[in-house]
Amino acid sequence: MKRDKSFVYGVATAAYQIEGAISEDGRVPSVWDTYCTMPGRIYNGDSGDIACDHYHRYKEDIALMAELGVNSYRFSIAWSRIYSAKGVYNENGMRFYRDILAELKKYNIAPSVTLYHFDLPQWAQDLGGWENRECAEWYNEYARKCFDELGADVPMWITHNEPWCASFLSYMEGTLAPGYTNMEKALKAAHHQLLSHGMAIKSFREMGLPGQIGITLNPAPIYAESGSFRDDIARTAQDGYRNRWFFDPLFGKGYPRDIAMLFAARCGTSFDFIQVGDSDVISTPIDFLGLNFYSHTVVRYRSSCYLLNEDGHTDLPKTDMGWDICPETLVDLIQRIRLDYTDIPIYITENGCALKDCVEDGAIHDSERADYILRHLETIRNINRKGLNIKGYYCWTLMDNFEWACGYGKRFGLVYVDYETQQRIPKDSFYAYKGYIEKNPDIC
Ligand code: IFM
Repeated sequence: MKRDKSFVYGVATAAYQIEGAISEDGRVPSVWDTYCTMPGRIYNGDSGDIACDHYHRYKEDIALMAELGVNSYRFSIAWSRIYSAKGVYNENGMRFYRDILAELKKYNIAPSVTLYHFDLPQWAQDLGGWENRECAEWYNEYARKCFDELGADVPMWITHNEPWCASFLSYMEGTLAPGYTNMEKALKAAHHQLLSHGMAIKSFREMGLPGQIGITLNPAPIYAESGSFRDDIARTAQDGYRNRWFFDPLFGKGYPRDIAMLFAARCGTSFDFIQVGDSDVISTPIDFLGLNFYSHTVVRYRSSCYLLNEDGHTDLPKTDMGWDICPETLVDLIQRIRLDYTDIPIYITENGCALKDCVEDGAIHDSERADYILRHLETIRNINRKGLNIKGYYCWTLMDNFEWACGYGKRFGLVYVDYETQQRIPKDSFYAYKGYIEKNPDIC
């Protein structure tokens, strides 16, 4: 596989996790504003009302990116700033993103813009949300507006962030907004998100925009806890649920029948929301694939579990989220994608870890995070030595922020945020990543 040598080093964020300013310049509530008001949903009763106040401090934050030495910044647009109701465009909301692009330009940092990162406008949820097929049309209208207004200045677009989370975790496992626990709702949400992705890709091509466009998934390499037949069934089910349900339709194979049968057996869906022609739309070719990689998943069989599997045991060191630290498993994931799906360029659009920081005399020591990041970068270097074409790496995340249901209780940032004062303090990992970028302008 041929690869040009330039490598993208970036940091990633998402609108609701950092912006705050939830009622300014015509922004209307998203499902996350609503979810945060529901008792018991978010750790400590936290919300994104203020978050990192990035809406007012974006210049300071972009200056930090420049100091870090990244050449790209991945951020998301809040749909609820851009459309205040169905069909009602809000130019004041768009202005904020224009300002961000202008600021990035000053430092020669390339924007990578995600259109959807979990924050459906509440008005769309009130009309049925992603369960409603029309939501794909509303999304496409929003995407076209963003392409039209910002397209000349954006080299890289991402339609959706982690549709597995935005459908199954949000509509079936109930751990993200809107917090439902219904498999059929989740299947509809996943399908309509994938459909909206394909529609936006078609719009992008029709509009003849200069940049590139793709989608970000968060697959995990799945391993069985043992070599038994039953643990392999568990692995197959988890792989279908987490990975193949998204990869297969996006890369032209249609939904995987084995896991479809398990879903149907569990929730009795008739799949009548999948229409003839949808798979062609969903598999419209993309320019690159984004992958958010944090860990692997190890499972074992349990017949009483909804999808026949539960988390297995490992002795590996874990992050503050309880996720195994296992950079080398990224190699398996990339090899599998190359074999089974595609040879288009891959970007690691998120990677990082929540860990407890050690605050000492105004400095933040987080050697474990630095180690985590550098080990993943070295793994990517090894993957590229095999010719597998990873084009870029975005660290999650620039600064500590609102970690969804974990509120402000988990810190993933390269920069520490004192939420009382909004002071930003670069951590040791910030300097470790900066040093790596300086020493390795090309990663292999
Ligand atoms: O904070 C999230 C992000 O919004 C999506 N990917 C995973 C991150 C860490 O949990």
